[in-house]
Amino acid sequence: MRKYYKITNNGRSNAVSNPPIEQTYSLAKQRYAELGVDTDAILQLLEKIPISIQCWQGDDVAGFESVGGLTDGGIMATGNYPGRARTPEELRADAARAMDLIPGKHRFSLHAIYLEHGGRKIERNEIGPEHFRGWMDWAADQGIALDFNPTFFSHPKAAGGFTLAARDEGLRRFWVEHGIACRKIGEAFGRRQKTPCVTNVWIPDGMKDLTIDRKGPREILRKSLDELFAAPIDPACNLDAVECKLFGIGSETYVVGSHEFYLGYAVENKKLLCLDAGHFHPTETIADKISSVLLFLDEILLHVSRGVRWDSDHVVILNDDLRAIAEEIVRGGFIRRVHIGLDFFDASINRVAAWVTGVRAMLKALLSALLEPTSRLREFETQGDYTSRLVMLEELKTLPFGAVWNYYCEKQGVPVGKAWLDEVKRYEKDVLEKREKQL
Ligand code: RNT
Ligand code: ZN
Repeated sequence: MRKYYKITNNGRSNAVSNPPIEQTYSLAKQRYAELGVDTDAILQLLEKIPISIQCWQGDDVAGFESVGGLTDGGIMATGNYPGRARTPEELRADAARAMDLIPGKHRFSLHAIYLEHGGRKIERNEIGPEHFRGWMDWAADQGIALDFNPTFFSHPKAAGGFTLAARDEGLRRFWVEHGIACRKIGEAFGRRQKTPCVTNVWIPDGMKDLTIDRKGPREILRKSLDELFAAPIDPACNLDAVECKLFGIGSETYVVGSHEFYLGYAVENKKLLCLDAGHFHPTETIADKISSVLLFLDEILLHVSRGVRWDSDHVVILNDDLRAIAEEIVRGGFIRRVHIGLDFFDASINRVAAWVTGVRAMLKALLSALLEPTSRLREFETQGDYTSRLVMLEELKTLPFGAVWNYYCEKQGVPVGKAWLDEVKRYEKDVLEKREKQL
């Protein structure tokens, strides 16, 4: 048991036979079995947990509506790493490349601005499933399902900082119609893919500075949401989610759609609440919110992100916050009630690598949580033996988790360890670098 496996020069993962990944795994399996944990059963479980991968990491939230990139709306992608996807074809190719390096089958989350308009100007309140046929065909081809998001930003009608909470009736109505159009698109996705599309409403509405009327815009938002969600849609096709936020760029003082606002709205109207890891006070984490909100809601959506000092949407990594989220989902028995979506967009590194890193980190966190002997820990806790609880949690950290993860990757036919990066580098050289040169 001295050596694991090596990475060859060409970078492909190369499980050498001394000892092979299987052998290392079987030793790990014994270690976990001693704690009553069945690693084989857990890998079967993990395989069934889809992560909704955000399309917007691939092109810095630019979309294909026009040539301009992300404009106003309280979010910002920073960095200028070459190779951003500029067309639906490029984005699909990049996403497929990323998914080839990620174990398991996942989902893909689109924003309304990723429509294919065939060169015609289509207003946001006029979009329909026909503008997403290319995406639906691609998803069917990949054997994956789609999720959806109306886009209430990067638009002249959002430039004033208000959309669904706008006092101007014309603006407000336009954005309500956009939301209605998007739910129909979600419904079409769901009908075709035979699993519901989660359509998530996030709006940037808020105020930069001292706000006198905090109530008025919230009343307007409530009315707009009621209109937007008025038409009943079969939950087998589409599930509506609403995303809360504490502050944004240009809305530092007041955000209309706050946590309390949307929690109330979701409970009252049976919507999914979307909890984004970057949308609370910087030291506040979403893990502890899950068990509370799921007492009052059937299902929730997560936007797993990594804020550094603010809602910066850094690439998700296997840190304590991520582990805590996964542990809560698993310990609470919430796997079926929590839709796990990712929300980060880093333009300063290779975007395919960003996707792969984030999704693999989320899966590692879930695997690590699933491998926990939770019932034993729970027993310690109920018996008041907090000493054993703490000691065991600490000991679990050095169990051969990596051996189980590597075996899972191998079994799923994706590169083991950092070998996937060599694949991405090759793709960068063959595909991404050429894009810049064509410009
Ligand atoms: C913004 C929200 C929202 C967006 C995406 C692009 O703060 O987190 O979810 O990041 O819709
Ligand atoms: Zn989000």
